[in-house]
Amino acid sequence: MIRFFKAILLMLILPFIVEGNNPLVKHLYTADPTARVMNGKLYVFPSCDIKCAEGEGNNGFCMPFYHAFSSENMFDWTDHGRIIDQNDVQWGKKNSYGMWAPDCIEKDGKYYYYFPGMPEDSSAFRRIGVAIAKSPEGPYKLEKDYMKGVSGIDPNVFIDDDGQAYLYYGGGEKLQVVKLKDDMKTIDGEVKTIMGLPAKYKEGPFMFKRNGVYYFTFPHSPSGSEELAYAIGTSPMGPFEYKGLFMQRWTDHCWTNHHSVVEYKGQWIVFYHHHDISKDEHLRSMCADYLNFNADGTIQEVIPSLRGIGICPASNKIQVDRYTDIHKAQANLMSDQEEPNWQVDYIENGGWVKYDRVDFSKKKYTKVTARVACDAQGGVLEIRQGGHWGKLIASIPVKSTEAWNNWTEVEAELQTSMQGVQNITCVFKGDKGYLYNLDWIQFR
Ligand code: FUB
Repeated sequence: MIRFFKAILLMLILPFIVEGNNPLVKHLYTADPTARVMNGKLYVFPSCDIKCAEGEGNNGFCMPFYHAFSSENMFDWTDHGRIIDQNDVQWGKKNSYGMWAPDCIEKDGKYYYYFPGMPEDSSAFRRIGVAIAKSPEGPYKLEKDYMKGVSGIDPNVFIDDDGQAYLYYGGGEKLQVVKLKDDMKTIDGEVKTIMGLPAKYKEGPFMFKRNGVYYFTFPHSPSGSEELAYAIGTSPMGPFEYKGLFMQRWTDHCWTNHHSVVEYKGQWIVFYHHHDISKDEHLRSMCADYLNFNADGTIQEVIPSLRGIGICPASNKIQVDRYTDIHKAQANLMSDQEEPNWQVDYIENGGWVKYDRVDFSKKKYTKVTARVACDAQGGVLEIRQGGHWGKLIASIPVKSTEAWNNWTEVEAELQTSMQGVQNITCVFKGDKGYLYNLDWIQFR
């Protein structure tokens, strides 16, 4: 009995570990991710979407609490659990489900969490609250009242090299900026409108600095869904010169996108959201991809990927359906799963699925296992190094399992010894029609 209670206690205390690839988190809907490097780790502070009950939330969004996530390798993510709940906010309207896009930043060893919430006093659509902690994952102590002198959504705080902090916020035709006092919760001076930005709806401002240039980035919606755009300047308050888009708008009915940009271990990354799991624009899932700059400092366009960021250990169940590239096959969500899980299906002879950055350096691998299902005559699953023309690593025969969802594990010896970090490709061989379905592969 004591053991049982101990196990329950551990489940409550121990953080929940999730695996990379896009979307990053599958056990919760997460949106508006703000990523920060804190104590050498990469933290992400997203908002959380839940399904709205009749009459709840605003604009179709129901957002009751915040979680914090962290990773050291950009692939394994720890969910530190709920850090703030809507009904803990003293100035907030109870059960208003309006905890929209947050931010968190460190100053002098303290962590300041900024969030928009619906005020009990009905003085604005959203006010901005602050909570303070000694560690990025909390516990956070909520300030009793909202910040005076600002009202709006999507707070973002930037601290310049001279220690001056700036609060950016807003949604609508205008985005705003104001200096913060040293206490990080009182505004200092007048709120200004950011100048030099294109017309039409904007929100989710995110400021970062690189090589002395201030990058003011924002989701923009001239029409249809949001695209990620940016402007650059020589001062945190602008004016800025509009430079265009770095992520195109969604074309599949997810109206919002909301992002942050961070440099971690020498690589720039953009965190953003889409509705990959739910296909419902109010139940979003955060994603991440590498971001690159041109020699002149302009940002290269980011094409959202399923593979995402980080390096996958070869000993993991490698979810090749989160591919880098695919040919003559598809990736679809499996039905009847408790947690979202995809499969590679509609596989044709000559098709392939490429998965980048697999780490073979930790062990000597001699075998590979694949989870497959097949309601046809089967075929061969080849695993190759690099692209589909690459050196053969293993060749696994696949036979019928008599149903497309009757899964079995098949294995083969490695024909090539694998070292370091490698891209791999699963190449599908067989006769006519669809050959088999593939869930994951794992090196042993
Ligand atoms: O998540 C709710 C709101 O939608 C955010 O505050 C906006 O940026 C948009 O993502």
